[in-house]
Amino acid sequence: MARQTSADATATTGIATGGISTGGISTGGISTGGNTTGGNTTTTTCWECSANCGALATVEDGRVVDYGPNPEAPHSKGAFCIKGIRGAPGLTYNPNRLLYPHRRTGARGEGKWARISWDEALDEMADRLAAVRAKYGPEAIVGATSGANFSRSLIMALTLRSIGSPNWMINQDLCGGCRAVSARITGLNIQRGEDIEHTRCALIVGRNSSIADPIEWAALKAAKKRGAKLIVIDPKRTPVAGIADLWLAPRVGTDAALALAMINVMIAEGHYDRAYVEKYCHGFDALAERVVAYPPDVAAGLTGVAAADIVTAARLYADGPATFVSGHGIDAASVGVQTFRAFHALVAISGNVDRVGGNLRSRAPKGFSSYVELLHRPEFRLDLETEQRTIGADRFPLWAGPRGWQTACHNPTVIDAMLTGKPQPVRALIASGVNILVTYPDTRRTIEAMKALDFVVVAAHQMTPTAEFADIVLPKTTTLEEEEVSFMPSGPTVLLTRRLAPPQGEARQEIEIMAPLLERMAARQAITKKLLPWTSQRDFNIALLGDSGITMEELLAKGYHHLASTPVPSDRPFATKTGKIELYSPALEDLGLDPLPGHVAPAREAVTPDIRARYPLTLITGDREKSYHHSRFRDQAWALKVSPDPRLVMHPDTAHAQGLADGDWVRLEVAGFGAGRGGAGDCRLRVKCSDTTPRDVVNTGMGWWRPASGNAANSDPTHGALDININAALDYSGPYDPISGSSDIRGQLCRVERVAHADVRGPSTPA
Ligand SMILES: Nc1nc2c(c(=O)[nH]1)N[C@H]1C(S)=C(S)[C@@H](COP(=O)(O)OP(=O)(O)OC[C@H]3O[C@@H](n4cnc5c(=O)[nH]c(N)nc54)[C@H](O)[C@@H]3O)O[C@H]1N2
Ligand SMILES: Nc1nc2c(c(=O)[nH]1)N[C@H]1C(S)=C(S)[C@@H](COP(=O)(O)OP(=O)(O)OC[C@H]3O[C@@H](n4cnc5c(=O)[nH]c(N)nc54)[C@H](O)[C@@H]3O)O[C@H]1N2
Ligand code: SF4
Ligand SMILES: [Mo]
Repeated sequence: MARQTSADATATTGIATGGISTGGISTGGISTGGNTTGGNTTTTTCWECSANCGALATVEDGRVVDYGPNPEAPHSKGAFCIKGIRGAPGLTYNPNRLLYPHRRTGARGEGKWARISWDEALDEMADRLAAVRAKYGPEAIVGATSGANFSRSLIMALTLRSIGSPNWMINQDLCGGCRAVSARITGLNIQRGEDIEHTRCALIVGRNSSIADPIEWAALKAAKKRGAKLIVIDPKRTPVAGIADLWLAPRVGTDAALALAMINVMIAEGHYDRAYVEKYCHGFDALAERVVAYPPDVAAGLTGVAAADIVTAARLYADGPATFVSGHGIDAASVGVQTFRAFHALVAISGNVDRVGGNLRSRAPKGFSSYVELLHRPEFRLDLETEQRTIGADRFPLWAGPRGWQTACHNPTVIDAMLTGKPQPVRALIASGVNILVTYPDTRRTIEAMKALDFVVVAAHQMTPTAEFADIVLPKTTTLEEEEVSFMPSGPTVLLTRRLAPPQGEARQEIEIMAPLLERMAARQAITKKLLPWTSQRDFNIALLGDSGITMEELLAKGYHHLASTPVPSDRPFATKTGKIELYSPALEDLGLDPLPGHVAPAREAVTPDIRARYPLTLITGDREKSYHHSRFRDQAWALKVSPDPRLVMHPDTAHAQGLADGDWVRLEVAGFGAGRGGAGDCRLRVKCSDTTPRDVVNTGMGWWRPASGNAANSDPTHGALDININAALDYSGPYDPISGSSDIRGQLCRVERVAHADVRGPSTPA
């Protein structure tokens, strides 16, 4: 089959080069106005990331011309970031935006597309999904989305359930999944309840707030100014570590030992909250017995942190009130849940739960539904037997299936199933709101898996590497074009994100795709149960508000509803079997897993001296960058100016010892620990020397691809995702966290060697 010319590709990928039509679909009765600030400026909430900053937007002629902070938003107080200001409009008005549905006309990944109508797209989806369903059963149809912190993910889950499949992948095993599972097991629903504003001590672990969350960063700086103590646990000297009173730099993946030693000190010194423990905690004596094995000097050996610093940290924290601020740096790991269990135990025994200046449990208004709650509501469920067959539920029942946090699959097992048909066939994929080819570890295998399927649909904003391997691509709305209602525990505030402007081209929000798809599936007798009762986002949002007393009208008028601002100590029982905070977990015990928080050495510590000699460095991936949100904004000029190439941060001594200097391109190769294929992968990155990283550690970002190096330009449908994307170097074959099934996206051993710039495909800045 002849390849297209570059001009053909532009014409047929539907990436408009001007004259973007704004018609196409109905807005589902969603008003785009409703402003409280006068003129064309209106209050809204940025949903570009889950910080959810309060925003002000100016709209002219149906186009957002200004997007920035709302100083009056009660939860964010004017905090905002460049991704909101430039990224969100840049994505919306991107000249390369995918504006219309397309059907693949060449081989998968060949880059040949024909524009089709929504009716054609939805009819074909219904036909082909119904065919897969008839041949292999509904469970062979799998979804992929980010996770139920976005309404689109809930809509996806309910769509699949309606079709009869409990199988959907979320990216949370790589994100906040370990924290969430620990919180669920332990009974501590304290996510985003950090009361930094009133705290005397913030314990910040694996979190670089200065980039990840402008609201949190502003609050930490204010706390510091007020005289609160900041303790930072991070192998790297981040800006947060830079303002800390005490910075502990453990070896990657050893934090559990640190937390257990802090508990050891607190118990040994009687410096914990006995009354609180007595009343609210289950299993304190067992925990006390466990931590005897972790005195500070033992933990010092396990973590590399000086024993005296561990003692100081424990005392500072125990003085309280103290708040635990945690991040991704201790999540997405094969020891992630137990690490969080150890920190959650620390929070509990110090009596810092629901305490002013501590960690507050979620106080969503009565009658308001969160997305995760809806996932577990009986009226939205499939039968138990089907849900128990969720891929991965047999191995990780507290992650996947009916008892799991979001009831989603174990992703690497799904990828295996796509390739091997085991443990069951997976033949079709609907991916929306994720770029799995870039953001899942083992890019090569993800591509093979996508190629092996009978049918793939990808909904996206532009032709991402994931979209390139689809049969049908669908144009999605951006945060400026979507209406969302959500609850923000910090504040606490119910937030509205407005559909500020009509969608560009024919872009649709999730429900506007899934509701008509399900109608067509029903007409083909390919529905198991109708579990998506809404047909517009507005109806869905009204359902979320339920009988909370908060109305759409109020939100449309004001942009948010602020609940009580002073934290109130709560006497509610905890959401566990015992009704207490389960330091000792009967649920884990039932599954034959360690019921107490424990330390497990990182996998790399078990390698042979030979491998250690070949791979002398430890890798951290996922450094956030101010200019990018994961794989997004990769073609925006402002972002490329800030960060033109994927960086590998190396200590100058380490770089110089290898004859490397700033700006050199290197090939990074990872030693795989996986039992599955065992192989290591590689990718290319550009050296940045900095003494913020330890001598034996290198760190890099994530999400790299080059939209401009498209298939028509250089026959690379991955747009560089096999070349400059760190996930091409990682594997997804374990070891897995025994509770959440999470994989390690950091802590692997690796090596680097210089490569010529010419080895790097696609445009980049000259060496
Ligand atoms: N600008 C921007 N902001 C973002 C995002 C983005 O892409 N861009 N993504 C958003 C999302 S989805 C997420 S999940 C968050 C992630 O943001 P964060 O929660 O801040 O997580 P990371 O940046 O992955 O890592 C935070 C810190 O953990 C440290 N770390 C690495 N290994 C370890 C370890 O073993 N122990 C300890 N204690 N620390 C370790 C790293 O050195 C790093 O400084 O950011 C959110 N905010
Ligand atoms: N090695 C390594 N891998 C990682 C990480 C790491 O630190 N290291 N981090 C992990 C983490 S924390 C996360 S959260 C994941 C992120 O992984 P992803 O969620 O895959 O990353 P995004 O780039 O945000 O992908 C969102 C994609 O969805 C499309 N999209 C479709 N519909 C919508 C919509 O309605 N709204 C929006 N906003 N976008 C839509 C966007 O165009 C974009 O292509 O990556 C994980 N992968
Ligand atoms: S941090 Fe930036 S991208 Fe995230 S919600 Fe706030 S302004 Fe938007
Ligand atoms: Mo994330």
